[in-house]
Amino acid sequence: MFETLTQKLEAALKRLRGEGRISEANIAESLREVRRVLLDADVNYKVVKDFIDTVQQKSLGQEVISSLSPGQLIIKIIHDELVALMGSEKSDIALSSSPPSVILIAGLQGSGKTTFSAKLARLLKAKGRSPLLVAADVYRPAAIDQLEVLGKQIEVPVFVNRKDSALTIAENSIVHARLNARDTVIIDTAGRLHVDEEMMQEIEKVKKSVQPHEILFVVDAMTGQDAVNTAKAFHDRLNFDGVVLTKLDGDARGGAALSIRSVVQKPIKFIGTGEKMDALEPFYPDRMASRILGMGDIVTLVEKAQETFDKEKAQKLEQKIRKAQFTLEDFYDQLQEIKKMGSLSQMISMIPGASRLGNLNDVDEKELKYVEAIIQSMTIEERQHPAIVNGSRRKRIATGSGTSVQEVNKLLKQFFEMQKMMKNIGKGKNFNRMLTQRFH
Ligand SMILES: Nc1nc2c(ncn2[C@@H]2O[C@H](COP(=O)(O)OP(=O)(O)OP(=O)(O)O)[C@@H](O)[C@H]2O)c(=O)[nH]1
Ligand SMILES: [Mg+2]
Repeated sequence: MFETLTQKLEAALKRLRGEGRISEANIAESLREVRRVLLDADVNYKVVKDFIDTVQQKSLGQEVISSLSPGQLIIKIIHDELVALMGSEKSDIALSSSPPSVILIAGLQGSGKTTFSAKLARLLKAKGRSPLLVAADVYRPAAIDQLEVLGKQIEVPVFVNRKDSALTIAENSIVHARLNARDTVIIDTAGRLHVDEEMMQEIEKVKKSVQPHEILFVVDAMTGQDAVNTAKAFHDRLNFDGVVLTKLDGDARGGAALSIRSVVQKPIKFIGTGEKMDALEPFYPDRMASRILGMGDIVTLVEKAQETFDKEKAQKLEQKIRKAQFTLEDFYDQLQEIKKMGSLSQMISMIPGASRLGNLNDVDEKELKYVEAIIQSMTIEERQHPAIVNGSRRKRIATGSGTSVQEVNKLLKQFFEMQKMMKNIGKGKNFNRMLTQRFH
């Protein structure tokens, strides 16, 4: 799967893999190369542009970890961005709590809808469900035969009616499922072009009438950019819930897999990797990114190093707390972590023990800005020894930070309380009680 893409990416990043120093020019050159590789793989040009921009930005803001080379860090960033591009998390299909769940399958001719319908039925059956396959492709008698053959093979019943319209078949199949205790209805439809107005109206009618819990768009990964364009056109009409990429066992270039999610904003849910009934996999963005990028060794290495780095930082902070050396400067550093992480609750969770402080949502972000400004207006000495901050210093700090003396007082009071609390934590006193107290 995606061998060519993987090989080329590896070549593009080769010079970054090596040890030694890496210059900005070097990074830029490698990223230019990555851009070319992605475009060659038929990834949507806008997706490529955003991707490279993000990687570049994140590379610059990267924290230096001594045990890693910048190149390794960039490879990890690229990996993470590939994951993000494909949706970060695995998406399941929606199943209704009151049966039957209805799944409607749509797509171009020959994309693999009938094969996928049967594969999905097999998978759901293995999970203990009772699927019913529905042959709603009324235009080719052979299509109905095909589904019947597959149904027999996987021992799943197939709802067939060789006289009615696709709409009537779909409607009747649900009644049939109810009467026969089938909890999941999979409707296989005829292939259609998005420009075929009559056919598009047909599937819209089916959708409107049977109200599927899940509409899956099946697309041949070999078709690259075309896959993305048709996905968009189908999505405009059907607002489908997810994508099934088929024929990934062939020499698909990767463009569809990497672009589709950001173009239609719907996740890839399954991939087809062969003609056989068991050649179906749920789609895991992280696994796919690792397959595409290769270099799993580096990604793991960087993850481990980053973990250790964070742990070391946390340990240092903890030691300070235990020795009661926590200063306003440390407090300020912690505030900077907030900003880096983007969210206050995430940051607070980084303070050892703070996760048990309870509901943190009502901590005021604006107030934190004041706190930051106040600390910024202090000298280093004042930050390290807040006890020296007397009346005239408080006035100066208030003016410098555009706050009031009362606000400076409040912060110092809070800080001294916090320091006291930390001293007690350090001595192991009333640990639990301390942790359930609020900062404010
Ligand atoms: N290699 C490979 N072949 C596949 C895969 N999925 C489907 N096929 C093959 O692709 C061809 C078309 O598959 P179908 O399932 O009939 O496609 P369809 O979308 O139902 O086609 P129409 O009903 O004619 O629109 C068949 O020969 C399948 O065996 C896959 O993941 N890998
Ligand atoms: Mg078919």
